[in-house]
Amino acid sequence: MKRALITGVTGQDGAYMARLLLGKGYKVFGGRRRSSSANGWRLRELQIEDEIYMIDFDITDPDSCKRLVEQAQPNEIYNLAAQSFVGASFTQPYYTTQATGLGALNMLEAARNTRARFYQASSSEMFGGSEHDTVQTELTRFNPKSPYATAKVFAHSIAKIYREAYGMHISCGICFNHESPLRGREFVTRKITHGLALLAAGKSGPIKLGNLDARRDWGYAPDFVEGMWRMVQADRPDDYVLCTENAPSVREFLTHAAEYHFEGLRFEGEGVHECLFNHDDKRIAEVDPQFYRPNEVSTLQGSYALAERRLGWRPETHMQTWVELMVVADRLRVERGIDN
Ligand code: GDR
Repeated sequence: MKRALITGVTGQDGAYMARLLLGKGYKVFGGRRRSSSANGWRLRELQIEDEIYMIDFDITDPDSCKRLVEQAQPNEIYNLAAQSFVGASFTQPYYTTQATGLGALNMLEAARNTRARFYQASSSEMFGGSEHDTVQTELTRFNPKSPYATAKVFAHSIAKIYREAYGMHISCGICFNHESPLRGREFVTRKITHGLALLAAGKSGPIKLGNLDARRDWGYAPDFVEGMWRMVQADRPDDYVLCTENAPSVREFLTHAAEYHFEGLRFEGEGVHECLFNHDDKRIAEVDPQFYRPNEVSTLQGSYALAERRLGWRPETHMQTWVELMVVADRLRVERGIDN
């Protein structure tokens, strides 16, 4: 029986990765922050909480990471733990650097004298404002625009160095945005689907959002964890972009999700005065400058050609399908008074 260790197991990707690996017969160990036990809702929703061997650890503490690996004795390590919210990285730059950047080094060091294969969660945010390439690939130059992206560039670079210097089987997935009903509510897609469900039930006012012009290459998280797993199974470790090659704007996502709840949608106003109304002039969403980022990345769109060629991976789930899954899940949670 193969043993896998997932750091950040209580997060969106950690939960889906755990489900995937359990389905393949792995013994799954989950590393989680002691304080993140409140985030166990994702594993509960997937009904896999009792099947995972949980180990409390602290990704910012090298000794704790060593002990985690010693306890789990894994064949494969998926390092998915991070401070993953770009917006918060501006207010918590030190913690973000420690958890997202140095945390990866801590896990690599802990794995160095084992034979475990290693997956590192890299991010499309590393490309930042990539002025040269309108479509980003594994060869696009990094140009990070946030403390989060800088920490991910460090983690990505040190992972590559460990692969080359120590011959370790380490692969980095440069993942573009990937969403699902298990997304945290601070991220814009879930903020929208959750906010719409509350508004439609008369339990809150309009959704307040930042930059509606931002474009992201949004995919479906369960498709992405499949890609991560394939990287680890490949004979040769390497770095791969995972994305969908489509990049709608936040405004388009908002409209699409809102259509499930409201009719006759129209935008009025411009910039910070922009608002979304429905047919009877109910305010659905409005721009609030507090949600603008100090240094916004306007558009990110990738190409998954390499992953498709070498790993046979492509995003399987159409956006319409997963947006509907998110809308329906949030409607049900609000109806049942579930505050996840
Ligand atoms: P992102 O995801 O920063 O791309 O990082 P997020 O959903 O937070 O933002 C996407 C885009 O939407 C714009 N936006 C808003 N974002 C939030 N959170 N809240 C708002 O109110 C709002 N209004 C507009 C943002 O400015 C941005 O342009 C995600 C994370 O999962 C990272 O960990 C991961 O590495 C990348 O995706 C790939």
